[in-house]
Amino acid sequence: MLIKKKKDLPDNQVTDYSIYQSRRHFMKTMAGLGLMATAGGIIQPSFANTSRQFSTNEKLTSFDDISSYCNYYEFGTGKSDPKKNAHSLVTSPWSVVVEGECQKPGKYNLEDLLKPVSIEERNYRFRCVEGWSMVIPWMGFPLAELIKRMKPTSKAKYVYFETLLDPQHMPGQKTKVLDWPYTEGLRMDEAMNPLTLMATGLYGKDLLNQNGAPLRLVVPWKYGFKSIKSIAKIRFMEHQPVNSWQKANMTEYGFYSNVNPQVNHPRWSQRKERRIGEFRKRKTLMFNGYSEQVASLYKGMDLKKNF
Ligand SMILES: Nc1nc2c(c(=O)[nH]1)N[C@H]1C(S)=C(S)[C@@H](COP(=O)(O)O)O[C@H]1N2
Ligand SMILES: [Mo]
Repeated sequence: MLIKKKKDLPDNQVTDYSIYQSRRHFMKTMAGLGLMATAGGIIQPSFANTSRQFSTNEKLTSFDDISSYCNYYEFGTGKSDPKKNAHSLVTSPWSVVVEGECQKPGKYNLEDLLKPVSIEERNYRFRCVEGWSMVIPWMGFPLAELIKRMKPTSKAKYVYFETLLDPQHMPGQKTKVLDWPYTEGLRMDEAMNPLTLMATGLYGKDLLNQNGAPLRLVVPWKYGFKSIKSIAKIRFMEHQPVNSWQKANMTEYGFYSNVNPQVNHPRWSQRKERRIGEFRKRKTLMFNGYSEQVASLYKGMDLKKNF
């Protein structure tokens, strides 16, 4: 399926990583001069402003690494399994059920969910609990935009997400490695934070299945497992939901899962990380480097208890 948005780029401009990088360099230079233009024509000023406000300018991980080294247990537990197996996922047609504490529940076609949004590009650090990290140029829109349209009631304190349940096309769901469907949750203020994205693509193209097509969450200050893929259900809840990894192992995984070099996973230190494509490890940053934007959400909380 192809979600065509005005800010998407023609395939031939982005298939090659080096061309993508040089286009970005060109755009940054133009933006620096106050000119908002690309080879293809005029782009919206908001596009450049948003990417500057939220994006890191660290070196991007290659498209090849992002689409080859994946975690998607519905398609196997190995890092290279999703790329091999995820072709069987059917992403068109796609619908998302919205339910719970909101005034606009229903079953929405993906096209209807995306019609009113404008897709932005943001380069986010992405840190897995297993100790590796990437920098990914996501395409997406703030989750807050979707939440506002659904008009949550005053009882809605949390947002819960579910991945599609379809064992026929997701062979991992025939095994018991996790309790299916994969589930995740955010506190309402985390969900409304402008950093939290609903992603539809990366590197200017629609998401590949292994990266969570057609719609996934991206929460850059939290460990990667919070960024649930191929979302089929959103539920507004009064009480804190339990996510798949908590269900699997309550002592190893918490609800918050904020990137925190001070709190180790029982089997791994979280002080350092290996950026995919690099050899020497880096020091992991509190909130994955997004303290300025999110530390206030956790004021007064003991983050060693609320891990
Ligand atoms: N449905 C679903 N979503 C998921 C996972 C999964 O197994 N199933 N893995 C999570 C984990 S552990 C990580 S690190 C990220 C990986 O995203 P990527 O493969 O696009 O890099 O997806 C998260 N979302
Ligand atoms: Mo992960």
